[in-house]
Amino acid sequence: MSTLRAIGLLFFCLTTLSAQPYAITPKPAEIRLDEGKCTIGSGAFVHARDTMDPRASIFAKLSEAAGFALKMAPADASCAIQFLSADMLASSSKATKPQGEGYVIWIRETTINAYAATPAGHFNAQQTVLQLLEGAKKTKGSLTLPCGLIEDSPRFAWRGFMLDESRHFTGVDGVKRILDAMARYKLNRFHWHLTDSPGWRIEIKKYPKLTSIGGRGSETNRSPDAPVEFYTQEQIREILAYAKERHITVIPEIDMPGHADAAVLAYPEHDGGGFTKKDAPDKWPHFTFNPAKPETLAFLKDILTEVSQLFPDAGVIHFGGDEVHFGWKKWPELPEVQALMKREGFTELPEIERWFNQKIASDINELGLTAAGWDEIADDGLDVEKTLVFWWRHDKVNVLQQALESGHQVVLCPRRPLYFDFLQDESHKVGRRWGGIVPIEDTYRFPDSLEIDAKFWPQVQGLQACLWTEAAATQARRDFLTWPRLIAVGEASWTAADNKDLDEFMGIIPREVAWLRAHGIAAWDPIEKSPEVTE
Ligand code: TNX
Repeated sequence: MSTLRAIGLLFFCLTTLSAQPYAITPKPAEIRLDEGKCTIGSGAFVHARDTMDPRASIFAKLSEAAGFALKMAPADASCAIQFLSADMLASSSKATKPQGEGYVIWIRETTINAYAATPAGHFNAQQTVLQLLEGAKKTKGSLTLPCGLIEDSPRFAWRGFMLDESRHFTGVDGVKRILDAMARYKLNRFHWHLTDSPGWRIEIKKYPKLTSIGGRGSETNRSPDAPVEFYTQEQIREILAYAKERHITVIPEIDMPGHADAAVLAYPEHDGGGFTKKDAPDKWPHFTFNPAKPETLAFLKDILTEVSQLFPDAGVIHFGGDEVHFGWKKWPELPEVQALMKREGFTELPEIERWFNQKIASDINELGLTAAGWDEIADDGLDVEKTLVFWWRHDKVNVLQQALESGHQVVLCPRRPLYFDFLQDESHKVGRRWGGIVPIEDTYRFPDSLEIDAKFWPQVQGLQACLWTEAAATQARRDFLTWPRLIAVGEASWTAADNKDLDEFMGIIPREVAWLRAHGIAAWDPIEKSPEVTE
C-alpha cells in the first residue's frame, strides 16, 4: 500500500464518528475496514437461501433498510447481496470460517457477501446486513458503505427475555412485535411465564376450566366480570411458528407449587393453601398446590405432558419453584402432607418443597426435556445434567455459587440489573427500587461485574431479562419498561466483555428508539428523556 493511501485510510478511520464504523448492535466481534467503498443501487439482486424463511419478507426487509427496491436474483444473475455457505468463503478474505450462530460479512466494491454454516448463522448475518444498509450513506437510488470485513459470533448461547403474561396479558400481536425486535438484536430465547396467581393463560384441553375460570381477571382487575384472557393452543402454535422463523426458542413456564391461585380457583381440589395480605385480602389465599396429594401430582403431570406436546422444540419446561415459603403455612394441616411427612420422616417444610421439586423435575425429565426452575431449586439435589437454574436473587450470590459448585447449568437473570419492573431512571416514579434501580447502563455492563470463579463460566448458558407485569397494565407501559433496556441485553449477551463500549452503544440508541417506534413499539428514549409512562 502506498504511503499516501495508507494515510488516506488512517484519516478515514479517524474521521469516522464512532470507533465502530458500521454502528451495529449487538456489536460484532471483529470489524476490519478495507480501502474503497461499496456501492449498491436500486434494483440490485439479492441471493437468499432456501432456509431463510419467510423468503418473501427478506426482500421486503432488505429493501426497506436500503430505501429502494432489492430483488430476488434470477438464476445466474450477478448479485449485490449474497447469503452463501461458509465453505464459499475465500481464504483471501483472511477470515476464519464461521460456525454455528456465527457469520462473516465481506463488503467489497460491488458486493456484500454473508457467509454462515447454519440457518441461524445466516439469520444473524441478515440482521447485521439490515443494520448495515440502514446505516449506509444514501443518495437517490443508491447507498455507499466503507469496504471491510465483519467476523462475528456470540458470547453466550442463551440470550433471553421473559414475559409475565399472568399479571397482565399481552396477546398475539404484542408478542409478535416483541419477537420481531428480539430477532433484530439477536436475542434467541423467549421465556413465556404463562401461569401465576392472577391468571392462567395457556389452554389445556384436558382441563378446560384452567382457562375458562382461571383465565379471568388480572393483577389489577379481580372483578367477576373481568375479561377472560388466554392463548388458545392454535394461537400458541402460531406464535411458535413465528418465533421459529426468527430462530427464537420459546420456553413455557408453568409455575408450581406456588403462584397457583388461578389454577386452584378452577380446580379447588388441588388447593394447598396460601396467604392473605391485610391491604389486599383477595390475594393470594390459594397460593400453592397441594404438594403431596396423588391426584394433584397426576393433574400437574397431565398438564406438563400436554405442554410438552404443544412445545415440541422447547427442549426445556420451566416449572417455577419460586417463593413457595410465602404460601406454605397450611401444608402441615393437609392430610396428604402429613402422610408424606410420616412416610419419609420429614420434619421441616423445605423438605416437602424439595420432595415436590424432585418429583416434578423427574416428570419433566421423563418427557425427554430439561427441567428449569428459579434459583430456589439450586440445592434440591436435582439431576444437574437435566436441570437449568435461573439465578434471580441478585443479593444472594452464594445461591449462584452453590448452583455452579454443584454442577448446574445456569441462566443469569438477577433482579438488578435484569428485572425490567425496576425503575430505569431516578426521575421515574412508578416501579421497583430495592436498594437501587436498573438504568440501561447497568444492564449493558452486566455480567462483567459479577464475581464468580473463572472455571464456572462454561456453566453459564447466558443472560435473560424478565418483565414482571404487576404494575404494567398497558402495552405502552410494557414497551416503556422493556425498551431500550432489552437492546442492552442483546449486546451484553452477544458481545465479549473486552469488546463492549458503553459510549458507542449509547450512540446507537437514538437510531434504535426510532426503529422500535416505527415498528409499533413505544420505547422510552433515555437520551431525550421522553415522559414516564405510568399506566
Ligand atoms: C419475584 S422472580 C417473583 C415474581 C415477581 C417479581 C417482581 C420470581 C422468580 N418471582 O413473581 O413478579 O419478583 O419483581
